[in-house]
Amino acid sequence: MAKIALITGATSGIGEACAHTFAEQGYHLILIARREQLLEKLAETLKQKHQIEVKKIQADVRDKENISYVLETLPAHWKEVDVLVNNAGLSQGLDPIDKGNTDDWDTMIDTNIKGLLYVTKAVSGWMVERKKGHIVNIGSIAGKEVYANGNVYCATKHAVDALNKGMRIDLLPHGIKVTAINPGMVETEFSIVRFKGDTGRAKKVYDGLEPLIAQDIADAIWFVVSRPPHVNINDMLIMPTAQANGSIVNRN
Ligand code: NDP
Ligand code: 8X3
Repeated sequence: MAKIALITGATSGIGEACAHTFAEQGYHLILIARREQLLEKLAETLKQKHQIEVKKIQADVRDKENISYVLETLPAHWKEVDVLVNNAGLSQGLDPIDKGNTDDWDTMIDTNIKGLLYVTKAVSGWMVERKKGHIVNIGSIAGKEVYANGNVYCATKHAVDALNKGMRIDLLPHGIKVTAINPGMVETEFSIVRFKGDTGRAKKVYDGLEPLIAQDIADAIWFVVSRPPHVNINDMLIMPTAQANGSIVNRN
């Protein structure tokens, strides 16, 4: 039986690159995201190209009842998840705390923290039963440092950092690996989402420097997942060469 990877936020960017990478390695995939047509197209492409099985779950990770229900009602063989990539996440807005939009705050907290928890609750339970598995949490440089106007987004990624450490402790007796992958600037739909469709402003984020691409992160994830059974990489911080930290970049 081929291994199974469950990837949240699979319709774009890092999650989509992970779907391709794990498919190339022969994994069957459970893919979660909200945009149904993108999910459908990706699943068909991967099935045809790699002769794997793909289970699409069109769902919003913030919807606690629904996400718990769709995961718990999966057929038993789909619950034998070897790798969970907790990737669905977003930033909305980049404003000082007094000017922040409280709906944006809710969206970030509900997606990046609570959504990650709802998925983890179900999948870690299956892993505990099987006494094996690997959870990869996508954090950020924003979970290691705070940059100007990043306030709430940075807080959500600091929470992911803490949860990664907590999961590592709690799941240790069950032999389950837990890894945080913390990227710096990766050119995906991230900035377009942060700036609510303003592609011009999004493009400026990467002006004059070479950002990471989604595949760079998928390659790092595959590296940590493919280590031998006795090796766990707890935490990996991956930056573009042109980015020193959360705030300092070298532009041409
Ligand atoms: P993208 O915007 O390209 O991808 C985000 C993915 O998350 C999409 O597939 C989106 O799918 C999905 N998603 C968002 N909200 C939800 C939701 N409520 N329920 C289900 N799926 C959801 O961005 P990235 O690939 O860059 O982001 C992936 C992760 O990487 C995020 O956690 C982000 O914080 C993190 N990250 C990104 C960095 C960057 O510079 N790009 C750097 C560091 C970390 P859909 O809209 O179809 O639901
Ligand atoms: C996304 C990268 O630099 O905007 O987590 O925090 S950054």
